[in-house]
Amino acid sequence: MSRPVLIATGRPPEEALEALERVFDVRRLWEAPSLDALLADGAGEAEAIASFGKRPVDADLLERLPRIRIVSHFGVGYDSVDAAFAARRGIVVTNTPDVLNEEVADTALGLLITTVREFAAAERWLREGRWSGEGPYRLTSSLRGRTVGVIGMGRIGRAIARRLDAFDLPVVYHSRRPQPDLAYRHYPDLVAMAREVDTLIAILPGGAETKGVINAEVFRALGPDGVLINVARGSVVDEPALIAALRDGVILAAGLDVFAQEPHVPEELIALPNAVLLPHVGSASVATRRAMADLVVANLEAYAAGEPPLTPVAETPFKGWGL
Ligand code: 8YV
Repeated sequence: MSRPVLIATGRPPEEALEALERVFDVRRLWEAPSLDALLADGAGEAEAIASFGKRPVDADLLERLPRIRIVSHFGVGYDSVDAAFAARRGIVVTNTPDVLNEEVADTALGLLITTVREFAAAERWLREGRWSGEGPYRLTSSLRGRTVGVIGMGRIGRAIARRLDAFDLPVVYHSRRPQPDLAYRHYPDLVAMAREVDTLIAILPGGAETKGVINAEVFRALGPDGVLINVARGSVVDEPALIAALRDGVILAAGLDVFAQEPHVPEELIALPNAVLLPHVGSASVATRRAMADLVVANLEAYAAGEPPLTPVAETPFKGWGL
C-alpha cells in the first residue's frame, strides 16, 4: 500500500524525519523552490502536515490542500496555525503541550533572575577585565520584596508560579477566567494587576486576541521598579511602547525570550542596557525538543493508524478521521 503524503513545512530534527519517512511519503516544503513546485510534484494529495519552523500554516496554504486531515505542530503555542479555519474544514490540529512546561518555566525564572540581578552584564564585566581593572560590578536591584503578576495561568504559568512559591515571592495572576483550584489572587484586569505588582511574567497564548495587550498603559501602571519577563510571544507586547518605557525609565528592565518579528530584534532594544535578550530558547534543550518532536510524530502516527490524536487543540476536538 502506498504511504500517505505528508508535507513538512520546516526541517524536522533528524530522528523525527526518519520516523515520519517510515510511515509517510514526506514532501519537504522547506527545500522546495516554491509551494507551487511542490504541489506540481504531487504534494497536493497530502493528508497531513508536520508544522516545523516559522512558515505559517494559514488559510492560504490549507485552501490549496483539500485532502489535509491533520496539522501536527511543533510547539505548545500554535498561533502560526489557523486553527479556526482548520476547525471549519474538519482538520485536526495538534500541538506539544506538557512536555515543555518545566523547561519553559526554568527559562522564565532564569531570565527573571538574570534581568533583576544583571548577571549577564556582570559576567561581561569580568570577561572584559573590568573587575580587576575598575573594581566590583555595581550593586543591582533585587528579587527580594517583589510581587509577581503572572499573565496567563495555563500549564506553564502554573509551573512558573510553583517556582516563585519556592522563591518566597508572592504571586498573583491575570487570565481570562479565575481558576478556582488556585489560591493566588486573580485580576480580571491587567492594568489593575500591574498597579499592584512590580514584576510581570508573560506566558499567555499569542494570536489576534492577545496582540499588544502589554502596552504603554500597563508599563505606566507597573512603574519605575517594574520588570517585564516575556516567555510567551513577541506579539503580546507593544514593542515600540516597551522600548520607550525602558528608555525613559517608565519601567526598570525587561527580560525577553520572544520578539514581534523573529529573528529580527529591533536595534533600539539591542542598544538598551536594561534589556536582557535571548534568541527564543525557552524550550530549547536537547531533551525537551526531542520530547516535543516525538509528540509531533506520535500524533501523525496515530492518524496513519486510524487512531485518535494524542493532543488535539481545543478548537479542533477529534470527531473521527473521516470527512
Ligand atoms: C517553539 C515555543 O516550539 O512551544 C512553543 O510555543 O515557542 C517553542 O517551544 C519553538 O519556537 C520551536 O520553533
